Amino acid sequence: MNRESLNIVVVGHVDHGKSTLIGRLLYDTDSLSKGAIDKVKRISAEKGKSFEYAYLLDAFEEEQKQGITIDTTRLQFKTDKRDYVIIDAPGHVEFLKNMISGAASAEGAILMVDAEEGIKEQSKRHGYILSLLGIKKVYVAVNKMDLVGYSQDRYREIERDFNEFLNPLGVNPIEYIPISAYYGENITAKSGELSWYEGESIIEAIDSLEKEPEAEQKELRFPIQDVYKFDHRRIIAGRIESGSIEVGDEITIHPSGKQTRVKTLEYWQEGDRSDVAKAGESIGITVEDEFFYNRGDFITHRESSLSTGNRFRGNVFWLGKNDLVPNKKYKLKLSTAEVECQIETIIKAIDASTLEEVESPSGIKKNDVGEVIVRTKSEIGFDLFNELESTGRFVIVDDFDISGGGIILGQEESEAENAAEENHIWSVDKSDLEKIKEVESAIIGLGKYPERIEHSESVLSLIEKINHSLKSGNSPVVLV
Ligand SMILES: Nc1nc2c(ncn2[C@@H]2O[C@H](COP(=O)(O)OP(=O)(O)OP(=O)(O)O)[C@@H](O)[C@H]2O)c(=O)[nH]1
Ligand SMILES: [Mg+2]
Repeated sequence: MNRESLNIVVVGHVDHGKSTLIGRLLYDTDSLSKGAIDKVKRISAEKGKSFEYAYLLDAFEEEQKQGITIDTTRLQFKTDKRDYVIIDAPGHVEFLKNMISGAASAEGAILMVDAEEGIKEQSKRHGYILSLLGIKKVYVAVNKMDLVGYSQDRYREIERDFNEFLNPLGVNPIEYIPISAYYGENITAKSGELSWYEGESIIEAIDSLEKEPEAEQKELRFPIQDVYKFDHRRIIAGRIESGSIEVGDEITIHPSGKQTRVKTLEYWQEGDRSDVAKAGESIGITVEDEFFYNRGDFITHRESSLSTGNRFRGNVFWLGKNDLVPNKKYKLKLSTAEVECQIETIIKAIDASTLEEVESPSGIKKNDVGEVIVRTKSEIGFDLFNELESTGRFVIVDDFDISGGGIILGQEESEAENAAEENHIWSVDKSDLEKIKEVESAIIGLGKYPERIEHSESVLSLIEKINHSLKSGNSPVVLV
């Protein structure tokens, strides 16, 4: 039988002991080679330090020199119960992006707080990010208990203060675990120094986490990655995000709402032949009716809770150099869809380290969060994050840089005028032939002298006319 595997990320403020905890876990579960241990012994000695567990992870010279983690590292270890991939995230604010990319694939998290230093800026920001990523299985490790004389009062104080911050965000830690990562107290075994603590050690705690129900139990979400022409067949390719799909299934393509049926599941080798495919699999399908499919369209079963529209309310976390501001063009990526978007309204902007609301914000600053209304240029399919996570989150690209990410909280009414705008085309070439073939006529130049072109004209002459119109500044062109 396949062993179960769980991804856990370790986050928290800089120097609070994340890499040390993971080094300890690996060391105490005999997951390290003798060579790796000897090397760390040597480097630690050269630097006049006793054994530095963090060096087991901070692989790069720069990281060791500065005693700081820059990139995320993924390591594996196992317990009797299952396998783990444990992700070491950097704590420095400058590397927040790396922290987020590390945390995005995690199913559970350990949020580290230094008992002596207490809750710091990144402890809070990381807590916020966990809530935005929807990571609900969170343990707080109260580390460096050796530096506060293993004081139960100090532990309680941190638990109380941090809950005050985290609980309103929907982060309710399962347990606060007092530890000393350096001295191995309460990591793989109960600690003598912490006899007042009756809860689980780190290993017992993560072993007691239940895995989420598999994505394949949920509704079908099959975002289209590409459409290939292959000896007269058109193959729709992509990766199934959730649910499963079977030959004969009645499906709907969003946002167009067109319906058809699955004809075949394609396969490369006879041995891969199957009539059903599940979440996580990359597949190609053919369908019974030929429509025009776009990369970024969603395939669902005929009845589905997927929303389609051009406006939604979401929470964003902003990492861009420039503030996130209304009425500027950004690119929104959601699954395989990429579409131009604007922030229509900033409902509120929040300083992620204090939770203070910024009064009448003109934008959202780097490393802060906010609630916004996003408007996309054309309609897209999406889910509400609390219903389906993988299709309820999005990324915002500013000038080719991934600058923010967020989750969808609710759908807003689509703007009627955009229904027409959806069919605007801003330039055309031969690759648009398919799309143009589908339309019945086009109105060119909505300016002073609109001209209607009937589809009976040849497609090429249509393209010519459209392009001529665009060049002469008579855009937009609406296909009807
Ligand atoms: N006394 C004491 N020191 C600790 C403990 N855990 C970690 N340290 C020390 O704290 C320092 C920072 O530890 P790291 O594990 O590098 O911290 P980090 O959270 O990974 O830091 P970044 O990755 O840079 O954010 C190191 O010198 C560790 O030896 C502990 O339980 N007790
Ligand atoms: Mg580190």
